[in-house]
Amino acid sequence: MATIPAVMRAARYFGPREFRVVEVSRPDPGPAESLVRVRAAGLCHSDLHIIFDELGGYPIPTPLTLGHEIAGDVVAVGDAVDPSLIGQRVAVFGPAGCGQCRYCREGRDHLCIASRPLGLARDGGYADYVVVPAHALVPVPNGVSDAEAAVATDAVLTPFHALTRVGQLRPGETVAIIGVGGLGLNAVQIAKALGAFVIAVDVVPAKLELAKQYGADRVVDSRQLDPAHPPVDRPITLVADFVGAEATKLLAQQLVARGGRVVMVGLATPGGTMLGLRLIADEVAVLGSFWGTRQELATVLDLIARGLIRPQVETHPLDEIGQWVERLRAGEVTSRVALVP
Ligand code: FEH
Ligand code: ZN
Repeated sequence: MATIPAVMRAARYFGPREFRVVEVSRPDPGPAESLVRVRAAGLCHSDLHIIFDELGGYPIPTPLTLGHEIAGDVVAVGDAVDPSLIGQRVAVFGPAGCGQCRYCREGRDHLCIASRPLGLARDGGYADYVVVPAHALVPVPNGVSDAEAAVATDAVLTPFHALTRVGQLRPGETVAIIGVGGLGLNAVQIAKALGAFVIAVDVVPAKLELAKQYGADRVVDSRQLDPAHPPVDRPITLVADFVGAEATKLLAQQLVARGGRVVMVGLATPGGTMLGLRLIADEVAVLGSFWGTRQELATVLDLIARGLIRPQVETHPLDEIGQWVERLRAGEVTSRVALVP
């Protein structure tokens, strides 16, 4: 790999609140791995939870290059990998399942017990290059940009999985999406594409305006919302919380109709209050949803290529990642930011 630089930039986490771009040796792929030239890597709230030590003690190895929402080009492969992959545009399936465990074999590779997700347990994509297990590479269809492919791997995949596989969304039902930021805005589009009546809930007017532009049938500022008097005269049978704060977890359990489903996705708080009597007496299902499967990522990329989902993404240079972390944390980002090395 003589033509590939031996050193590269990487935005690394060294411990709570210690995150900066440094120069490191460029890694080489192992026998079953590939080396990907990163073209875009999406900035996720989960990265903020890592940087600001808000994952409830989840162990993060240090130093660690963050970035789990990656797209790029294969520039080299290990000895056990098909060399025809070199030159392919790829999206990276972040959980990178092992393919052998019970979960991987039953098609739930995002729950793989041997998983070492990129940007969480192994170096991720906020860098010029990243090593990726060859089986975690998903081809990017024509008509999908690098930035769209990057955000597809989490900001689109996660809401798609939450609404379809976990939430079992049915055409014609009424769905409330709480939090219409990077993931929630895609959830609005996915729910509309699947035939739902969609209520977007947030506290930021600019985000609610965007949700309306992306097809929401109703937009509601949750500060003016009385759960005892839902905003529509039809049962809200599916509620997805993409924030995960104490207030939104409670609101989700209050808004959902008798016999409905609540899907919890956002990680703003590790805990949360359960309205036990309400959930039991009204037989409400509360479900957790994490990321998505490799197969679903291929489906999501196809939906984007066909124009059925238009991910909202803006690109900025990797070297500016520090300021975009602060702006995302301050709530000043309305779309998804992807960093470009
Ligand atoms: C990624 C890495 C770590 C924790 C949570 C996540 C989610 O953003 C995946 O959807
Ligand atoms: Zn596995």
